[in-house]
Amino acid sequence: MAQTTDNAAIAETLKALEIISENAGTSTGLQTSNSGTLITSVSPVDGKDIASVTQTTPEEYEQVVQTAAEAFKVWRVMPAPQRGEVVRQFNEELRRLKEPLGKLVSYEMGKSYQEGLGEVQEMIDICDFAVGLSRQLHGLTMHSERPGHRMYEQYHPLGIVGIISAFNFPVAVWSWNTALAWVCGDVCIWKPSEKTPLTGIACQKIAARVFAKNNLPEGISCLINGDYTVGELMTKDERVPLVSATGSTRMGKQVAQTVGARLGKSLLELGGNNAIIVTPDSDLKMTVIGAVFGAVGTAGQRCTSTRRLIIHESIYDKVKNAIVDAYGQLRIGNPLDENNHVGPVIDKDAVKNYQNALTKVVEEGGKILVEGGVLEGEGYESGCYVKPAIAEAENHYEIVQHETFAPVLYLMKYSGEVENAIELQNGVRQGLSSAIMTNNLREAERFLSVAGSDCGIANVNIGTSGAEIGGAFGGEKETGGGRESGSDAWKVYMRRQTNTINYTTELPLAQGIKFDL
Ligand code: UN1
Repeated sequence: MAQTTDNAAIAETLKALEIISENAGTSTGLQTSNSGTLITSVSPVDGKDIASVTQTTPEEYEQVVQTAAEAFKVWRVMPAPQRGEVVRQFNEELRRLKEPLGKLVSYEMGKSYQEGLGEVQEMIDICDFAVGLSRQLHGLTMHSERPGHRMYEQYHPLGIVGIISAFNFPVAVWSWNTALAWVCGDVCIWKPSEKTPLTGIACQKIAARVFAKNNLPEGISCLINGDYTVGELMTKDERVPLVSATGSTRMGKQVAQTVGARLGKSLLELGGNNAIIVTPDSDLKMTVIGAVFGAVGTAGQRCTSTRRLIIHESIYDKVKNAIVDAYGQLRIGNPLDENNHVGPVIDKDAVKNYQNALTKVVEEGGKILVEGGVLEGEGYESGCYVKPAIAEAENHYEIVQHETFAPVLYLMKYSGEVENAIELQNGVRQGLSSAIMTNNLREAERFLSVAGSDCGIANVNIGTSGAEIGGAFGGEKETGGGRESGSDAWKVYMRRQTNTINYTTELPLAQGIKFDL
């Protein structure tokens, strides 16, 4: 058994999630097999090792793919509404386990307990959505140009869907993919982030129990563990027709190239560099809430986190002062303590990136408005707690163009019309989320128009983060172009087939071609 934490409350949480057995005492050790490289999950909350899991070997991966392929033969022929019923049962388990799962997300990843619960709520919501969808996997019917012919399209499942997810939403993003893929008739192989393997195991256990209870094969939901080398087993594998990957743009480019080289499909949801435009007609109170939550929520580690505020020069000082004041009230500390707003970043590398961003922005001519720094002393022993910082900066700075996954917010001014702000907002390589704060209908509509925001998400009087599952989620440019979760994102998990049926005794050819024998 691997090294463990002595945290009794966390041991209870792991028992509730059946990651460790009831009689495991306060030890949380866990190994999924007896051999192989160990991946230790370290909590950024207190720096303690929670437990270790073994990295999946290529031989184990081979078994997983075969189990999944077998399971697909059973699952694909089950009527979609019946698959929806299984997802409904999975959802009931999520509702029952919302608190322990939310707590484990918070402890393993470092986001606040409230946000951990919110993340599980996203899982619950997407499952609700998927259950309804299981009766709505509609295709269209077309009018054939030939008499006595019927033409329509139908959607069939793809097969094995590979899911590579990131540490920052360790469970929700998996569920956006699986809940839809499952009702579509696909089976899933999931590689969670090697930084958060335990939440992966918790979800897999929940799913496995539900499938077993319904006498369904275990391969419908599969888990593999490890770093990018394990992910590569899937991206290179022709038996995996779709790979859905969430994470950095660097990772996404690798995935796209490898999957593209074999003409597979990839669904990419990558980095963002999200801005809120604050116009003279904005509501100051709403702006402060939206911007501060967007910038410091999840310690700035959402792909939708607010990185830039583009403020009209006429109100710049007023907005700046209100935001700086609000930062003065932030409580940083243990995310399981509900009094705290901001928890740790994921690890020491993230701390370095944060420090590097603050050094670079000053080197490039920026001015620090709210000083950053790494917190030390009691409660901060993990070394991963940083102070949310604000800098005045210009959009063209190299560091501003870059997504830093930490609570660093850049403030910049625009003058004149809203188009000038939109140009700055669009003037980055990423295109995930964007927002405008305004009570001016004309400005809002210009921001949403064809000449407006170029992002996958464009909000009015809402911040950049916190999207609901009902809409399609994802973005353009270096964000990768994929869409997950709501709307018609389900279509990417299915293959479309056009069917034409001739119910006459003649065989007329399309386009009026004559071919008489
Ligand atoms: C992510 O950071 O990868 O819109 C997902 C949001 C959340 C999801 C973020 N619903 O902020």
